[in-house]
Amino acid sequence: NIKGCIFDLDGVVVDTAKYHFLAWKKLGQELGFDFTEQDNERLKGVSRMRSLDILLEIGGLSLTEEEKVAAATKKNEWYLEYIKQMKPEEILPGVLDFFKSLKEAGIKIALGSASKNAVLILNILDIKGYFDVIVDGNSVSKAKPDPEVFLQGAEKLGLTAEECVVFEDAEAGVEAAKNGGMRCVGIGEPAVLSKADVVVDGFNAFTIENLKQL
Ligand code: B16
Ligand code: MG
Repeated sequence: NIKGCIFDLDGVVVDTAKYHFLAWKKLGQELGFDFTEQDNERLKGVSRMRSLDILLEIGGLSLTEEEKVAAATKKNEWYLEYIKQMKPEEILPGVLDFFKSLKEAGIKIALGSASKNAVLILNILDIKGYFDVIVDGNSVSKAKPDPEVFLQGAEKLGLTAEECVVFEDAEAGVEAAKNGGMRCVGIGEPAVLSKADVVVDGFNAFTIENLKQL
């Protein structure tokens, strides 16, 4: 019996990955190397500082702790410039209808995101009101695939892991859900998200009827 749905943000509710990519690419350019869209796949669901470490590894560079903080801050400022321009039209197809049908069915909604900008993004998109609970990069200490973010979400909803379903677009996020003992719907490529219980390419292909059959 499903009583709660926990949503990842980037790549599930909205495609902010492209803005993360543009900002990381700009940082790479400034540091003197190219950063490709394929490289960017490795950053999905990964925290800001861990993403920077991966970027530097790709560029073959090492920075001091102080330089790293400055670089991550710069990247985030560029990223914020992009997301401030976002419009509610950028909410991924089918998401709002799915939220509405969950509300009607009395199923709780939580956010489980690695992003420290999550609340800002929900406000820009004007969808914060749908969420009963928000767990983001400011409240978790262990990154996905550690299940902490989703377990906190379930706990704050007052539900057990078995009563919750997680929606994720990143491999590490699917692993986090499964590590937490939750059912997981992968949003994206079946080959990448093979550990999910089911994989769909978006909410136009997933309704509350599908949810009940999990
Ligand atoms: P920020 P999610 C993650 O969000 C992104 O997928 C990942 O690319 C990003 O580095 C991370 O948030 C941290 O974001 O720099 O805004 O704190 O997919 O867990 O919603
Ligand atoms: Mg994601």
